[in-house]
Amino acid sequence: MKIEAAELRVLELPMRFSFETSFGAQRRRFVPLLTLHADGVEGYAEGVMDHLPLYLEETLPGAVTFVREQLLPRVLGVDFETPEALARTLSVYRGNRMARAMVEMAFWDAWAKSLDLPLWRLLGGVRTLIPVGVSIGIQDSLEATREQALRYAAEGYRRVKLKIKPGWDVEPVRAVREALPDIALTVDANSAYTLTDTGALQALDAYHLKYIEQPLAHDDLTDHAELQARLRTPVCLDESITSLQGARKALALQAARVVNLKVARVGGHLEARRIHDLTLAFDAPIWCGGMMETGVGRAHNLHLSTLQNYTQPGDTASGSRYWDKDIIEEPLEAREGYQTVPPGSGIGVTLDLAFIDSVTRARHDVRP
Ligand code: OSB
Ligand code: MG
Repeated sequence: MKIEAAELRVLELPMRFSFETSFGAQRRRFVPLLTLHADGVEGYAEGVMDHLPLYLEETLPGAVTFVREQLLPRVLGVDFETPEALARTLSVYRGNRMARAMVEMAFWDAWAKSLDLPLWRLLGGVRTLIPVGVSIGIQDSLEATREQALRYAAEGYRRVKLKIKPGWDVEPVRAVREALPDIALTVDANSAYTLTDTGALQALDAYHLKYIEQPLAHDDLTDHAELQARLRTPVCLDESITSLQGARKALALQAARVVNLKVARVGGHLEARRIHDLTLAFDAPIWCGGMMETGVGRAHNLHLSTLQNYTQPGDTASGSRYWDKDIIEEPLEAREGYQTVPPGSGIGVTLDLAFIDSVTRARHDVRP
């Protein structure tokens, strides 16, 4: 399939709430949106990097330049037989996996459309109902945290995750655990702790959490292994897992027992599927995290979540939780805590171009 042209936009979307993590608060997203044109079909993907390198190292300005000036010129006008062939071309570059993922994922969408199949069937998925949870940001009060958890549990979400940081951990966990004794509960620290905080993390062992997500540094497996040996609660890695080889080392070292496997963080669906297969071999359950995606990224996440080992509820909550208006026409809404994988070929979504035009802050058309 020959990629004939590409369009890279940067959208600015206001969020319905301010989302606070250990690294900062966010009230809007700048979304790089890529469209590839090939053989009469279009493939879509979005980038999940932010302006500032707070979650991982990639930045939005760097990614837009890299995609526009390097990745797209390398693939435009080229006839790729499979997504594997395209991914090989992108793999000469180090890192920059969120940027590479944009091109790889958009190609998968177009390729699936050219075969007139839903993406999940090409990826080898085994289910189309996806259990989902919700990620609750750091709140101003324990009361607000408890209220949010109760509201989302009442909506049917199958797992509640609380963002934590030093000084905001045991108390919100206790507040929610008291209000919801049986809910599947987890926490996510986004790398805010070090091994000297082991005591604070051990205190969480009393609240039967499903896992503690990314407590320590994004680039440190050794300390995570040390911490896991001292905790009853499983450690789940997010930021630390960016490649198949990194995932192998993490699991072999027992740095984690659970993996949050995000396709956009690891460079695309192929690398995600390799990591998925590896986690099966290690008997480590996985789930699909989110990066506050629009409907385009959310649809990709849902298709990937159909793979066998995605057994734990992910962060692919209802689009309407994040946006007054999404950039796609199909609603991606959870019902009773389950999302349905969008039917139709490719990722199964239609862009709302009039709305997209109204929120486009930059646009680059790239041709061979
Ligand atoms: O660590 O999973 C994370 C959002 C932005 C960046 C990192 C993370 C998150 C979330 C929210 O936890 C997931 C979502 O609702 O999309
Ligand atoms: Mg996380």
